[in-house]
Amino acid sequence: MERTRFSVKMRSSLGSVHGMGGRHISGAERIVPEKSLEETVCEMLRRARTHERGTADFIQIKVEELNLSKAVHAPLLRFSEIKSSSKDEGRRIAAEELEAAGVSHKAVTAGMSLLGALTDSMRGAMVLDAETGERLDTLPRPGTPAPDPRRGIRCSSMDIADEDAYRRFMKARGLYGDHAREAMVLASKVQSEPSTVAELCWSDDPGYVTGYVGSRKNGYRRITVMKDLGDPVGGRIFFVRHGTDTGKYTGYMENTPVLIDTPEEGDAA
Ligand code: PML
Repeated sequence: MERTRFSVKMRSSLGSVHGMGGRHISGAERIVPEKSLEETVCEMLRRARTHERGTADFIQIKVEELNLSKAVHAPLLRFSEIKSSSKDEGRRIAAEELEAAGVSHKAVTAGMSLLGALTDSMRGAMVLDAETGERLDTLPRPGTPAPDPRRGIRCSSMDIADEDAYRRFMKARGLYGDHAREAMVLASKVQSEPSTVAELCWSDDPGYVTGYVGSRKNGYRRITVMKDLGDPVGGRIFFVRHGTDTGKYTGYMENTPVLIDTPEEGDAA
């Protein structure tokens, strides 16, 4: 493998003032070889301008060369799918999956009502104590700016290590498109941090009703319907072990580059 790659990060919004405030439209990120850099930047620009959540009028694209010796490797989560036919059924299944992964009933109830009560999508994820259900990302931390409850923490700086192996893996499972790719990569990074117990997510794209529960124990459990068609509000929750140092946890999620290794065909995933 090459010694460096390029991190490309995009965030876009509508109606903001120099990127502050406004409505989140789309975010994306990749870690790509130099030969794919230009194409990746153009693709992100196109995505922000043609997104079904709206046409972004603020787009920030950041490109940074990364030394791959600093990147951590983590395995892609095992994939499985559960079919649901309504929002209520999907969320009930997700609640069962979270408990099966080790999140307490109290924390599952707290998480479901927090995510279900959002009126607009967040840029990042909420972090909840998997035992007590307390929301941790909004607690003040000494030496850091006051937390913004609409932002949460972002899981950032991750991509697939070997693009060809990943394409073969996804094709064998009939999975195509950006949603599944980005969600599986992100979910795999989230589970590579040992304090994570499980993750809950459903999409904020109005036309995409799918979500998932991720955990090291049960892998990536895709749930086909978790919200009503047309609903533009979605989000994520990271459930973490009681006593997790949220400063260190946030640092890993936001800054440590992670490359996700795809299992070879014939492996268990
Ligand atoms: C999938 O497995 O199809 C992805 C589900 C979650 C998508 C989250 C998002 O892209 O907004």
